Amino acid sequence: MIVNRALLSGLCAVMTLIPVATQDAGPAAAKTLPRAFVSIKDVNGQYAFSPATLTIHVGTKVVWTNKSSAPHTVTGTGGWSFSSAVFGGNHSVSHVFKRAGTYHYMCSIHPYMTAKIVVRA
Ligand SMILES: [Cu+2]
Repeated sequence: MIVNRALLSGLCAVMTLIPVATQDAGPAAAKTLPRAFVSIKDVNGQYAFSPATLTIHVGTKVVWTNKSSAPHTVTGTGGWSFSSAVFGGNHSVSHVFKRAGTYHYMCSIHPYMTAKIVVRA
């Protein structure tokens, strides 16, 4: 059995290396959306989305990560009806932007936290 395990682990090591060359094409690649990131930071008790303005292209998945200890939301304003659930520290929420435009949002818990996503075609 020891010999077989060694052979198996050797085989696995080889197999994990092989697919790398073929990952650029095919259905798996099509499912991978471009992503962009916003963090929520705590600067002396004032929470903020960073960056406050993020510019992306249509089809990008934006991921907001809460790097503070307080709970927050991502809540659309000015006609954008999106609203995330409340999410705590070290948790993330995301949204895929499918149309060009400027999307303003805030945190419903801390309304002074405002930011926007600019989506280009
Ligand atoms: Cu907040």
